[in-house]
Amino acid sequence: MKTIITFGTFDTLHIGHINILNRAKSYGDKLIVGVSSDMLNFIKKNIFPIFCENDRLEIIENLKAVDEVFLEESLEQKREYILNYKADILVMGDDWKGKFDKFNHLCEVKYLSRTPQISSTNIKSFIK
Ligand code: C2G
Repeated sequence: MKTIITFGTFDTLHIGHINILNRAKSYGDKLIVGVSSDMLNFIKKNIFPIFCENDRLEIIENLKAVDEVFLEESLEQKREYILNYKADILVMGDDWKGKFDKFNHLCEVKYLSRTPQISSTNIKSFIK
C-alpha cells in the first residue's frame, strides 16, 4: 500500500491539474492532496484565489484519483504533513524542481512535467 501526497492551489481547475493528479495516483494506491488555503495563497502570490478554499477542497475531493484532502495552511509544515499522512512519495510539478529535495530522507520526491500552455493565471487573464 503506497501513499502519495501532493500540494497545490488548484484554482479554476483545468486539464493540467487533472493530469498531474492522475499521474500522481498512478505511482501508488492512495492519493492525498494538500489544498493551499486562501491565506497561504495570499502570502505566496499576494492575491486570493477565485474559488474559496472550501470549494476547492470539495472540488478536489470529488475527483476520481483523489482519496483524501486537507487544507495546506503553511509551506513550512510540509515535513509534518508528510509524516502525519505517512506519505511514501511526494509528487509536485517540475515548476517546483529541487525545492523539496530536502524531504528525500522522509519519502521519495518526484517532479512531474507540467502540462504545457495552460495555467490558472492564463485562464484568469484571458477572462479579464
Ligand atoms: N500543474 C501542472 N500543469 C499545469 C499547471 C499546474 O502540472 N499546466 C501542477 C503544478 O505543477 C502543481 C499542481 O498542478 O504541482 C497545482 O498547481 P497550482 O494550483 O498552481 O499550485 P501551486 O501554486 O504550485 O501550489 O506547497 C506547494 C504549493 O501549495 C503548490
